[in-house]
Amino acid sequence: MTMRAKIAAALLALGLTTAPAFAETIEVKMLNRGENGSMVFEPDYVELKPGDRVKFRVGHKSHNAASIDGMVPADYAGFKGQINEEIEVSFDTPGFYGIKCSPHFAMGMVMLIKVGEAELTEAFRKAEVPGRARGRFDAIFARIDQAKAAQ
Ligand SMILES: [Cu+2]
Repeated sequence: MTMRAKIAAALLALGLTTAPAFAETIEVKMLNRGENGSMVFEPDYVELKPGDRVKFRVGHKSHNAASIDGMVPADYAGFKGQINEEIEVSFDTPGFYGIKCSPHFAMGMVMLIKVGEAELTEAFRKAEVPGRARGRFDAIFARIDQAKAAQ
């Protein structure tokens, strides 16, 4: 058991909390081809609680997962997996995180992660990315805006 799980279990035993927010791990696949076309992360958008983790799985070879400079919370150090590396990344700071596959960034292989409460800023929406990545991010932003408008 991790220290966090032990603490949560202890609090639960003491009746100090009724709804412990256990951290979860969400899997994202790196694929040559998926529902949204070629060179994709699937799913291309996930919402996390602070402390949740994403495991980037090798669906097809020759991909990696890396954070995009300029599309992460201020002061975030960033991460970069090796090609074909299945990395698990923990996301603690609320905000939006743009993720790319380094060799296929120009082909639009990107995804977006939201952690906790966060708003899409104009600066984030307009961050400089290659054209095909721009199209995919704009499609994700549109889905987020639609979901918000429907609330
Ligand atoms: Cu790739």
